[in-house]
Amino acid sequence: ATATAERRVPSLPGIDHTLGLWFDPYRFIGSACRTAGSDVVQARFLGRRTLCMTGAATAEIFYDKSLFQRAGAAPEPARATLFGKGGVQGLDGEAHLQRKRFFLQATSPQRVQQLALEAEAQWMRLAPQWQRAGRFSLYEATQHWLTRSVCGWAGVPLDDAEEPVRTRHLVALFDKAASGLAAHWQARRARYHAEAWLAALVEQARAGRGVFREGSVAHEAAMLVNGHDAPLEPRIAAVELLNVLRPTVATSLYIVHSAHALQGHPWLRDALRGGGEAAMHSFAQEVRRFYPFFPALAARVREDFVWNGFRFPRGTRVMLDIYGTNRDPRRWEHPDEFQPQRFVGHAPGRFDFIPQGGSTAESDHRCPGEGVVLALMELALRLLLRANYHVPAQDLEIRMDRMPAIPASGFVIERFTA
Ligand code: MYR
Repeated sequence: ATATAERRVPSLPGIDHTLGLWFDPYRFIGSACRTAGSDVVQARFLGRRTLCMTGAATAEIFYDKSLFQRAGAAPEPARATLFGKGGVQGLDGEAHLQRKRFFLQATSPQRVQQLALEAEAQWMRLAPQWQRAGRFSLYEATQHWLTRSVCGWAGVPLDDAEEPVRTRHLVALFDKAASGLAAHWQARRARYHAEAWLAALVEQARAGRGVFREGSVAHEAAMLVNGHDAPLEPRIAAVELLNVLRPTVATSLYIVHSAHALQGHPWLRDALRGGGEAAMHSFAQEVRRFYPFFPALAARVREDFVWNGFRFPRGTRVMLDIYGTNRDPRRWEHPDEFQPQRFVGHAPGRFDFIPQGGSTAESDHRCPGEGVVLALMELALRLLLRANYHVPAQDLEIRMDRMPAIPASGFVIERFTA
């Protein structure tokens, strides 16, 4: 029993809030909670009651496995595009921890180091092309760079002729999923093609045709088993391999954000050049805190419970606000200012800084790829600081009504020399 009296979760005014979320996906929950003066508010999305939560205290309960489950939490449109069906994000309990081991192994510090080496080599290979191009979108260029790098590192065969279409499909999974109806169907088709591509390779690998390098991440994905030690359905093995490839390519978003931050704070260039790896790391952390990437996480209430006087009825969907938690003024001073120094000598907590989820990757659903993202961001930053390039006039406003949110131009640069 709790001493706190039960109180009503404030309901947002209106009948349905889908459009509000649609037009301001990153700030919707945070603004609603601030207006209501509550960490938890009740909304309705596509007719379904959803408890929306913001801040470190709610992030902490969100990761309590006795309170929430992931099965049946993510909306179908997200599973049909971004995540895939049958993958690690929707698993609970022992099944989740077992599947998670593959991802923890794939993202070990040694593997991350190998990926960074591969990525640096690929940058050098592509640089002459960017130099010749005269003018290009940094978003697109980094997508091709990262697809080549992650496939080379993971042991997925990718020849030059097929690279553009594979990149297009991987990018569509995160870039087109929530950008309007026509784009959403493109993302669904892209998932179909990407899964078919990798499921066929998984079957060939299992038949011993050596398509995936021995000891590679792709080979480990092909050998994944279910709870009864039987091989995973090839399509689900493909979903899990995509869960390694897709988010790595989505790091292109944070690289555009990094270039955007450099452009807006040119004086940071000297600090970064002189500050070594610690300065690069603080900058990358601040980019992940400040810029919109993934808006919110979803879970379902396992059994009725009361927290802080608020009743959470069994089966209700909850959404945890990522963007607002990373800018919560109760935790962050001047949250809306870009200040990499805030991370110097201050390791963030497990629940107040959650760009890729909270708690720990080992025990919970937190993304295991933060090491990958940081290594690639810091590498790109080092290479961009070393390069010469010019940023022509363009609208560099981060489009907050777009998911994912980046400048509409994709950050065009010109006169690039490595
Ligand atoms: C990942 O690939 O797992 C991480 C990349 C996420 C960044 C993209 C954010 C856009 C979210 C789209 C949601 C789709 C819902 C229909």
